[in-house]
Amino acid sequence: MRFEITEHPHRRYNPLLDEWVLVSPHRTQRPWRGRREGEPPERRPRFDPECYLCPGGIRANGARNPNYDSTFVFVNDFAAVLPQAPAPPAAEDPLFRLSAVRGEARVICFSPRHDLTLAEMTSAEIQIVVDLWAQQTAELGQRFAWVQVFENRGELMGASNAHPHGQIWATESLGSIAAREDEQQRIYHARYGRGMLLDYARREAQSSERCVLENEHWLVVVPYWAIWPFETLLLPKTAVQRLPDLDKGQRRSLAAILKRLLVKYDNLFEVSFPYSMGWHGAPYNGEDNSRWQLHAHFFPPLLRSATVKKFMVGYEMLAEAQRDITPEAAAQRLRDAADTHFNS
Ligand code: H2U
Ligand code: ZN
Repeated sequence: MRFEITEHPHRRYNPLLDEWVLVSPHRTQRPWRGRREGEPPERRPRFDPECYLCPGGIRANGARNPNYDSTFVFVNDFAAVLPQAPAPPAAEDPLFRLSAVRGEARVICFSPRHDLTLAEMTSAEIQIVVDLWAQQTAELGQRFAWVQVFENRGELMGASNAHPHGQIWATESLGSIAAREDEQQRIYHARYGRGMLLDYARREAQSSERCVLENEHWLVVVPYWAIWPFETLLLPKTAVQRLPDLDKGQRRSLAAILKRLLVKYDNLFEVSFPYSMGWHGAPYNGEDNSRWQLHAHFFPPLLRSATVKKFMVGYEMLAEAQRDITPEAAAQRLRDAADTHFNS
């Protein structure tokens, strides 16, 4: 039998994380009688007086939000990391290691409108969010080595509130995934003298098999090593280390491509598409970070419809990640998704 990548099981290597993913394309036809996620919620009001993220809303700690008319940032009232946390005693035991963590967690509201999502905001409004991400990254980068900007969108991804918002957790040290990306890019750069993701973007743009969208400065691909069914990687086409380094033109075209991507995501199953997304940029560690390339990951959990998600269980928990639909087929589905939002 001759190997067919669209049919036969194989493993693909993720050079960013130094791990493998099992691809089983022949499995997409299996029947599903398992869990279906709830139907999408009904339309929300523009303003919800009970919402703790709306302008004028009362937060859990009793503070009242200002009547903001664009974006709004505040320190997370239930922050996972704290700037002044006491350091634990040194622990040398290899089986019971412990380390200090200091940081700051913030919440960012993308819009005063309770009923919108980034996908339904205009590209000009998204650009304001891009500027805010960049400004926050620069500010927190003065005190912390890693600034993690992210968004959990939708109940399925654990968002606690439908109001359009994201989070930023900044820490003195790099999280495990950030550290692995840092190391992998370092190794690639030492070996080939070029940035891994810059090389990768060039190669993907040439073949276009896994490309979903492209504009002047940016490329969206379903990465060769994607784990989630419709996972994407958003990459600059030229060397950029961090969000604050983006110039005006790059920010404008970033907002435009984000808008197009999020509209396609929503149109795929005609549902406000759940995902976790986040930015990875060079750490603020005082080193020469020329190996680092800025990028964003989108990890959406849906698999076959608005109600059937991919479960990372069994083999995935015990051996390695696995996917059914190939990244090439997923890219095709996303390319085919309409460019006008189904709600408009
Ligand atoms: P998520 O929806 O991704 O969970 O983000 C919402 C964050 O908002 C969450 O981390 C914070 C929660 O701690 N929060 C406040 O800081 N104040 C509140 O009054 C409620 C929620
Ligand atoms: Zn709200």
